[in-house]
Amino acid sequence: MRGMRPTIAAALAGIACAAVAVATAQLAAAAVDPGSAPVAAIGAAVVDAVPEPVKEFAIRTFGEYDKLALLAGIGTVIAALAAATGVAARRRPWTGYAVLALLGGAGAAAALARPAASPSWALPSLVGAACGAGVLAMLLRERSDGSAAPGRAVDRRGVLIALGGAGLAGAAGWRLTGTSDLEDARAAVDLPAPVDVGPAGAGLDVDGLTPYLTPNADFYRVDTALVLPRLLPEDYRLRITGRVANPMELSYRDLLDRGLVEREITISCVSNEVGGNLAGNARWLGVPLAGLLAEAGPEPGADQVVSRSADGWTAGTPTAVCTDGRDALVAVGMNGRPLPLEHGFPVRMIVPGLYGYVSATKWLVEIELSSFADFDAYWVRRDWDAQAPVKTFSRIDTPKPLATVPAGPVTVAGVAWAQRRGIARVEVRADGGPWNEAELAPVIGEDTWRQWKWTWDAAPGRRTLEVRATDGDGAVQTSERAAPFPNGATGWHSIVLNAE
Ligand SMILES: Nc1nc2c(c(=O)[nH]1)N[C@H]1C(S)=C(S)[C@@H](COP(=O)(O)O)O[C@H]1N2
Ligand SMILES: [Mo]
Repeated sequence: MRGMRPTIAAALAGIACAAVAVATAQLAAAAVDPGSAPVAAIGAAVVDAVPEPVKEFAIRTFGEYDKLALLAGIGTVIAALAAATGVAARRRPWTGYAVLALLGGAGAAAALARPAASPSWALPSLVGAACGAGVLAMLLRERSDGSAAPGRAVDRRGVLIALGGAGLAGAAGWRLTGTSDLEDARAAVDLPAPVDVGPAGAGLDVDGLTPYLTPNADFYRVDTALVLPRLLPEDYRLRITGRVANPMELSYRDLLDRGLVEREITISCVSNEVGGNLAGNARWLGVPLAGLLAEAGPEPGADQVVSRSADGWTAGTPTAVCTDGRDALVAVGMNGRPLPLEHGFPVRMIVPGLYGYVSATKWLVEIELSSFADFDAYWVRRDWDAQAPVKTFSRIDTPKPLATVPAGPVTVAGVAWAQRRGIARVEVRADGGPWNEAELAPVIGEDTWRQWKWTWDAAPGRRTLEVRATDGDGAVQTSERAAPFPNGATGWHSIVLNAE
């Protein structure tokens, strides 16, 4: 580093201080809670604060990697700020301490503002800022060589050592705040056999068609959690609170011992665009929610079931929907396995017929009876509709958009859903011509999606295919295009492709 220009050395010194601060904070967070780490806490604050269009853009652009993109973005901003601060601090060291104090304060404030926070959540950011300041003092020294060069000397060897140390501390911190103990706890769960098993659906066998049951590893994931909530089955408690005659508290064991039912249910996200894949179908194992509510005894007027996650996220579901006979579940299993960590381990809610944001709370810890007049859940506060039944949807899975297919018979296939109403018919048309009835997979009920297929006699050229479904009530899916906000997208899925 000898020949390096002083400015670059100072910028690197700034980055080294920031790296030490972030890494030691991460290490400290392992002793407090992974969610208290400053990057996680600031990220969570950003997630809660960003306006709807930005969030939709992020989900569209980064998809399942939106969380990674956010963390990378925060890292880039911190690195840039640290480099600039390093350069400034060579002349005015106080700027370095000021920025560290500011970032430490911001991290601590963001951590304390998390719904699940305790006062100790401020510590990691403060520890990090203090360590960063200590390293800054060591890296920027008064000139002892009597030279008249402006600014302080940067201890270049020290920068390398600090970067190395930050790497080690950071690696240890990431490991300790990781999820291996949760994975172990999940692997140790022995789910009882269901006392009541619902019918099993069947699929069509077409290449490129979404399978009838979605494997857990392929199931879409949507949530606001940058850090997975840590709930160990042995400590788990589900509280039923609010406007009920008999408040209840159940352990994980209590839930497993209540007699579990297994049901195939398709869930879907309100953010799903026309043609999108934010939906999945699984066999859910769980306790019927209606039975739990009957025991708790909702008071008259308690028309909203507010479900709350360990990290403070909330969904509001109509009490009437939870008790109208549909298979609303407090779920513990997914496709024969305990819930995966990303899908709510150890306990989540599943309610057929409603979008996930008003029903499918993961990492569930509380069910509070309230009213729609008295409480707005997480996304309702951000102007999404409080009532959000799933809209009829159909999608072409194969061929893919812009594919080139051989002219002649081509199998066109996809899925359609309209939970609670069911899918009665799917129709496909080419180039705006007459609608053709697709063949449907066998049906077990109204709450799962249905695969469909149709054999198209493709004439050569650039062609357009469109699909529409009719639900069990006889309503044809609307062609009118609407964006997901505020209650779900509508419109027919169409693809353009080439036949030759
Ligand atoms: N705790 C928590 N639960 C949540 C969410 C969330 O952000 N936090 N998102 C909901 C949304 S918007 C959807 S669509 C479903 C998605 O469930 P999945 O990730 O298992 O597919 O979870 C719901 N449950
Ligand atoms: Mo969602």
